[in-house]
Amino acid sequence: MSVLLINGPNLNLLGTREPDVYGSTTLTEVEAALTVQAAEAGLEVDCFQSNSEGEIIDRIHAARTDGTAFIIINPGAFTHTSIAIRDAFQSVQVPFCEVHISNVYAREPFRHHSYLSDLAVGVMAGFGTRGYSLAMSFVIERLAPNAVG
Ligand code: CA2
Repeated sequence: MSVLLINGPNLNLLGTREPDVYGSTTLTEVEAALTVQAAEAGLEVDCFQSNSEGEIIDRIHAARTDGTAFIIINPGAFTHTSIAIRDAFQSVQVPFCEVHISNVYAREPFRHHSYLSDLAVGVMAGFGTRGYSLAMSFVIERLAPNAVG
């Protein structure tokens, strides 16, 4: 069984800019940590980052038939704009968690609305990059309950 980790626009810059908002951990480090965490529970992780809305939609579509059991996604700014990514999740019916590194509710009002949250199993915001591993702990409990201990 595999978990798909999707990161949206600009998150390839993680750890290299705006450390006051997004911390100093790089996306490569996040992906490596989640891969180890999942492997310990017998799960695989497929990591995907794109700055393009269409590529993210195509990857979500592929998840319908490629053995993806769960998606963890930080959609970046597409969270607040993309009805098309919402439609993709509605069409594939693969369960997902939404992760935000920053506390979007403590930021500008335009970051308070998400086109995805009401479809998500759960939403994580404001825990820094630790939010990804908290979401992965939840996914492991869901997919591999015997591995939790
Ligand atoms: O807090 C989050 O994780 C966000 O999804 C990040 C998005 C922002 O538009 C959302 O409102 C909240 C922005 C991602 C930008 O990523 C960068 C990372 C490091 C340096 C610069 C940008």
